[in-house]
Amino acid sequence: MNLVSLLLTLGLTGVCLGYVYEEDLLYDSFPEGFLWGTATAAYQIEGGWNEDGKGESIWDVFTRIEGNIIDGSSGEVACDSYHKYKEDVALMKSMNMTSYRFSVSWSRIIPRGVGTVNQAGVQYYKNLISELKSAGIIPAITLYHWDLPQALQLQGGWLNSSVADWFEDYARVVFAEFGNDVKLFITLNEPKETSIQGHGTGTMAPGFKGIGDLTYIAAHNQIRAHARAYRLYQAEFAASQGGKVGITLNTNWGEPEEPNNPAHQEASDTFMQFNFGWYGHAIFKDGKYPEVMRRNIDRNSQLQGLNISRLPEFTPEESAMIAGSTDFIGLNFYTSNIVYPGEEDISTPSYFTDDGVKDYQDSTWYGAGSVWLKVTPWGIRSALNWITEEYGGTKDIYITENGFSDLQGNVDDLMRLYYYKHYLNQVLKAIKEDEVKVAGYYAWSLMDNFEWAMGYTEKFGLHSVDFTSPNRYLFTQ
Ligand code: GOI
Repeated sequence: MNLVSLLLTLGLTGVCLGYVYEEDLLYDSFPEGFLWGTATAAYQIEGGWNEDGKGESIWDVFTRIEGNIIDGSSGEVACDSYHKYKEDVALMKSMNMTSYRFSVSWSRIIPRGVGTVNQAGVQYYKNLISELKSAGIIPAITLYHWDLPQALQLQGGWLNSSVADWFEDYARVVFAEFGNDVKLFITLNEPKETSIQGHGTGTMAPGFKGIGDLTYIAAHNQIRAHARAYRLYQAEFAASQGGKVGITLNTNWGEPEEPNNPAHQEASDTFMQFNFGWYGHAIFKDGKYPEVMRRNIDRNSQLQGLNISRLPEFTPEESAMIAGSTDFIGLNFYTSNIVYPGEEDISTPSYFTDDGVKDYQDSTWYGAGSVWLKVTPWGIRSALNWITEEYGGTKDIYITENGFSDLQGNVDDLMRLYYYKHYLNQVLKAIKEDEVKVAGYYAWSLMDNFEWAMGYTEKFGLHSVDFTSPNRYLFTQ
């Protein structure tokens, strides 16, 4: 091959540093029965924050504190879905969606987190579910999308090991009240974010800063709580209701900077273990943390002069309960990083340096309205393959979130079209060419909503919402 044809070949196939920017689209169809949906979360859309007996959640409290939310806003009204859920369902129907993933607000149905059930709150979700049923849309319930009852936070929240009991009791109410009509349950949404941002960086509720220790404790209790809810369903509900219970984990894909260099391949795997395996290894495999986390964090803790590891250990009974505690794998996927092995400064204990891996996002990648969200369609296929290889490929994977933000909210959103087109084609390739078992796909989100610390500035909606209008004017084009 001479130089000219080599350059031509590289140019025509768009190969660059291992990731491919231009690829032929695969023209094929998704499997029969594949679920197509949009996803939302209670605090981000419902509003009605204190209506009909709802108790306060940690986000009601967190948003009141000056400086926590970039535009000073909150989810007090949000999309007003507490009153406008019928309009939400009509939008889904008009899009021919076959499923809807929404979350239940724990403090709406159990205002103090444990104890008395608020029937008005339960009724709201029953109304929503029956509206979905009439529209032929399959509901998928997330039990926890970050809005812990404040009453439980006052007792330590996710840092109190009793949270596993509290969560099991809450799950019993959810399964008993909604389980006749709902056959898909997701225990926790992105527990990693509760651990890292809620208890590590303090950028999300409850706003704690303990990235070297509290982060790992919160994660530990979340894994215990998840498994308790899963085992409860198996023991008391599975036989009569026949539903499925899983968990949704989020990860970026960690692309090795030098794909053929074994040290970079190992860095990529370590990145995936710290981001996905942290929860995935214990729950989908053997009830323990990934070996590389155990090794690194034990070693770093010792070097930092601590006499016990910052990474807690499960008891043998807990490990047995946690191992295999899922019917499916939920994946929230948005973007990727380039990773390489690098010396970390471990003078201060931190989750961010425990991995011993450095990462960055390439400056040439298209960007969304969120600074962290770069457009890397190839990453979703790689992540799906990594998960399939790592956990044996026996469980169905649901992509429970994938989506794109902009800052304008204009309906002629060319970049969003590009994003969905190419990510979906990579999912199709994973299914057809790599035999990955993907059973459904939920776009984030049905409509623009309260984007946590970014308030209403970042718009992820397939529908644009005018939050200044009292009747939530929706641009649906
Ligand atoms: C979902 O999480 C979520 O489930 C939905 O509720 C949500 O609406 C949807 O995504 C859309 O966001 C530059 C430490 C700026 C602190 C770089 C490290 C800010 C903060 C890189 C690393 C970004 C989607 C954190 C998954 C967490 C946002 C994962 C998307 C904040 C950053 C950071 C950065 C950092 N990610 N999350 N962040």
